[in-house]
Amino acid sequence: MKAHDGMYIGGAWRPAATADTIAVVNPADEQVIGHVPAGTAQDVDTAVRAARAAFPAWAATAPAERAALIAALRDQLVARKDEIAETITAELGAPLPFSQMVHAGVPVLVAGSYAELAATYAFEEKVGNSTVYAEPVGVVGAITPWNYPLHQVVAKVAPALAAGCTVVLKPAEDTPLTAQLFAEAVDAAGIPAGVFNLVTGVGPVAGQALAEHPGVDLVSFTGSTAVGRQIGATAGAAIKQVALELGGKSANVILPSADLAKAVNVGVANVMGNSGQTCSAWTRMLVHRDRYEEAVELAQAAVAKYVPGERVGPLVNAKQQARVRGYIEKGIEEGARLVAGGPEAPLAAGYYVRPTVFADVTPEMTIAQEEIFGPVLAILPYEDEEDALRIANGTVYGLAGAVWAATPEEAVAFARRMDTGQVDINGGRFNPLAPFGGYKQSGVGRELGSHGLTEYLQTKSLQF
Ligand code: TXE
Repeated sequence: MKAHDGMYIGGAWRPAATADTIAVVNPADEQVIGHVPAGTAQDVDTAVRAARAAFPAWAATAPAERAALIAALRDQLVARKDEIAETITAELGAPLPFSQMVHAGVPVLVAGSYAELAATYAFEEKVGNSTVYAEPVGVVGAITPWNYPLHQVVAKVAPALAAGCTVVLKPAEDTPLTAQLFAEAVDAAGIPAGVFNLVTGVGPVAGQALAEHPGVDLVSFTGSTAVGRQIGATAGAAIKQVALELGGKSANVILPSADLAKAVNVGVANVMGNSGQTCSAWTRMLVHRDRYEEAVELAQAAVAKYVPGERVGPLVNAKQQARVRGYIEKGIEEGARLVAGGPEAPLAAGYYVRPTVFADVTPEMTIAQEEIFGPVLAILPYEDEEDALRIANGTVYGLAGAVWAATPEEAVAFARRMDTGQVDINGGRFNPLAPFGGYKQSGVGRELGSHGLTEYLQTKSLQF
């Protein structure tokens, strides 16, 4: 795999401050596929200075010009689609068709949506005797996880650029090659030097230095709740803006009137996709007591199609594999009924986990409360709608969810009572303009669409 041995700062690939590197491993076969520089506080400082220097001119660029450059970036992502998909398959382990469709495909839609929003957003508004201006916040420190290596980057960088902010990105140490490809695309699109900068490195060094840097005006973080809490505290102490996209434990609520087979099949696919490494995954399936056994059988049959090494990729690294297997053991220990999968590794090499389904899960069990981040589904019975709502809302998280019913109206009535940021009605369909983000401990702020853009804006009003 192609790997740059420098940092993309100020419009050029520059040597890192130290010779330390991070090995990038293919989780499907545990082989090292490349090395990238391990950034330090010094690299972060150089990048933040470059972003700061580029900010005034970029902020003053006409929105239509920013829109044209983001459209050019989208075109560069399209031109690199195959290389992006192959790189994500190599460093994340996702099956190639999934990488092509989702990992390489969705960021194109998101970048396209921000090319359009940059051109159409009302950056200036008349309110009575005032003019209200939406102005860029400044320099953004973006810290991204590995689960959607390109989407997570584009969902922060595209709106930041559309707003007129400049960016320093610290991508996850597991998937830095995709971030380097993104930097190449930015460069080829002709985005001015210093507007986007990339520092690869590990979280507690480069990530922390970026979050703490006084030259950063806004920190946008996606990752674990533990690190998010720490970044939120640091930002709070510095009175700095912060956006946090954290974990989830989303409920897939199947109401008695729903098409059960469809709801269960789509629900299983949702949890198994990306090997369960999706913060919005519907990891708790809620089924009425009367149709419970039928649903468990349907789920058991559906999950058999998810063969590790074929339709299901490995987890990203050995730590995540051990963590997920630990949760499966915990589920058995706490008395849930294992109907598919289990803690044993399915293949001799690679960080694979067996696609697993638990029945007879009670709301207080660990596997019904904590984010597992693997191909593990918990099926919980409920007695009536109020019980379903109590269970659905009964975790510290509130990121996503699904409701299935005979009519959209019935599903919507239930969804409106859920404490969660996004709900798919009878399956739903991805919409790059729909705001995404959490209630409760799932986070602060929204990504995507115009709501995602406003995260990077601050308002100024002039009175006449
Ligand atoms: O996350 P980390 P990990 C959840 C999921 C997963 C768990 C652990 O449950 O099992 O988190 O994953 C950077 N200061 N999610 O350990 O460590 C790090 O380098 C600044 C949900 O991989 O939070 C990476 O770039 N930055 C999630 C990013 O934070 C720091 C996606 C995320 O890594 C840092 C991923 C520090 N002190 C995991 N420490 C989602 N919401 O989609 C680490 N980082």
